[in-house]
Amino acid sequence: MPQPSALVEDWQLVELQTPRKLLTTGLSIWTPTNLSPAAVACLALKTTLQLENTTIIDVSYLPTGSKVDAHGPCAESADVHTALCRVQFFTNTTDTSSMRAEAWLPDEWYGRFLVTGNGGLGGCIDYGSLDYGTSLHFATVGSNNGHDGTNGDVFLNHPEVINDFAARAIHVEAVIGKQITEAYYGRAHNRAYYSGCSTGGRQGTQAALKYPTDFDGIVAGAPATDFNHLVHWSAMLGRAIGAPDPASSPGFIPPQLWKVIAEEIMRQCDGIDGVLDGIIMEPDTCNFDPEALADGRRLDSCLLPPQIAALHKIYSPLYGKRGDVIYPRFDPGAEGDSGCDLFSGRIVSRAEDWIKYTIVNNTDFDFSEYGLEHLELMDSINPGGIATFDGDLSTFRDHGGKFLTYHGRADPEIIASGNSKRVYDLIVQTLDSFTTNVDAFYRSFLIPGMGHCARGPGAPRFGQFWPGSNAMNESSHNILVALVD
Ligand SMILES: *[C@@H]1O[C@H](CO)[C@@H](O)[C@H](O)[C@H]1NC(C)=O
Ligand SMILES: *[C@@H]1O[C@H](CO)[C@@H](O)[C@H](O)[C@H]1NC(C)=O
Ligand SMILES: *[C@@H]1O[C@H](CO)[C@@H](O)[C@H](O)[C@H]1NC(C)=O
Ligand SMILES: *[C@@H]1O[C@H](CO)[C@@H](O)[C@H](O)[C@H]1NC(C)=O
Ligand SMILES: [Ca+2]
Repeated sequence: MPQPSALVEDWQLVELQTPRKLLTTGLSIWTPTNLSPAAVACLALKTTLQLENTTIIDVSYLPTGSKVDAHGPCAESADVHTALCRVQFFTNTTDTSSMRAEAWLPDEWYGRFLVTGNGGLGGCIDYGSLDYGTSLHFATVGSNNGHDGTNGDVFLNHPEVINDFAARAIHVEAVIGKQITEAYYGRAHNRAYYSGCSTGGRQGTQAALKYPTDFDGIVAGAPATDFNHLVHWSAMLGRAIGAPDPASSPGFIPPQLWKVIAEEIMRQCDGIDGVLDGIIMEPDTCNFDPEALADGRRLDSCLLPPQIAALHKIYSPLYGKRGDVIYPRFDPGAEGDSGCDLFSGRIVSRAEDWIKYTIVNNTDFDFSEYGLEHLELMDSINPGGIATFDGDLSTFRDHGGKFLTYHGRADPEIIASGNSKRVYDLIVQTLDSFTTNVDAFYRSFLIPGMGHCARGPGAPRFGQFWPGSNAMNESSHNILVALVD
């Protein structure tokens, strides 16, 4: 005999597996011959939707195989793999801030609602993720996170735009998106999900902390958590090995030497995991010794002492005055053949813009002045509460929320994977592992050989976002479907 709870689950399974088909009867008397009932219901939203602080920009019905193009600073496009109703809207988040967003509502709907995230300092609706979510039959929403484009200059003296970026936009699009979903299908969603990577991973983490009842399930990839410290680490790496002018920065390592460094790291550490495959399974076991590149053991290269010193800095955690870890080290094995952005000879624009436009508020800020006192300023201002470094997920947990996070261990672009270990430890400490089984609602996957959100020689495809043509949609292969389970 099945237990009652098993019966309920079986029933839910049947319910979830039976897609709701839109209006197969009833409205056909008004239908012009070339419009399907779903298209008619969709276009009707243009006049019927009444939503707080919101203007409907456009409503259109997109048959399978349509293409969506974006204009302006976010020149993205996407193929539409499943027929859907597209609602473009504009919401005032306050008197001095607003958000552009879209709800994509598939014809075949299983009752699931999904919000997708952004990247970098963006600013751009992620059409690929909207297509991906709808191809898995989620009613899917994405926004510009409160501003257009990928630059930070929009933040200057616009604290409400910062607030949208730091936390509020995802909340508002969840609130409005759920209302649009209900208006279209004639019933409310039964579960709400979130999925994003990088800044999107931070947004998902922030949602669980600040708006813990917005989502039942969250996938947060390579999260840019402890954001201010991440910015400081990026700026310090840019400065430590920054200007490619040897007089001002003798530690600068030109791109062609990174191939040599990457090879030496693999020579020293690839075999620790027992397999020579170009992947360091656990970068924290790799105590890379840069001196090997200084003493002439290799004929094709020889690094100068300031360059060796720079490597020591890169592959050590960044410490504060009291010996506290400000940010973990760059993962050995994540370099790639030509070195990453962080080492390109200038401070990466994400960090530069954040410091200039939200912290010092000076467009001409001179980065030769940058130092630890700016981190202290960043910590004290913490614009919009951006930090996202807090282990108290108790409300999210008590609401029944489930959280899956992943981080590639060869993330060359932006975010050291050691930071996800710090966040996990913080959550365990905060929730007290003796009373909370953290793994029952929060699981962290560190993925060997995977780059930033995707790519790399490891196993970088598990349904985290648009997977191209060969989507794997079973939960054993797909993190979003696994979250639903
Ligand atoms: C949004 O704000 C603008 C500018 O303040 C205003 O003109 C507009 O009416 C507002 N829209 C809604 C729907 O509240
Ligand atoms: C609408 O705007 C007002 C004023 O900015 C705000 O208090 C309210 O929460 C907004 N509603 C939604 C759904 O965002
Ligand atoms: C997965 O794909 C199969 C075959 O196309 C389809 O029948 C099924 O509904 C899909 N499942 C989900 C969750 O989208
Ligand atoms: C810079 O402006 C932001 C608001 O846009 C403010 O929060 C911050 O305190 C300002 N920085 C300084 C140093 O005053
Ligand atoms: Ca290996």
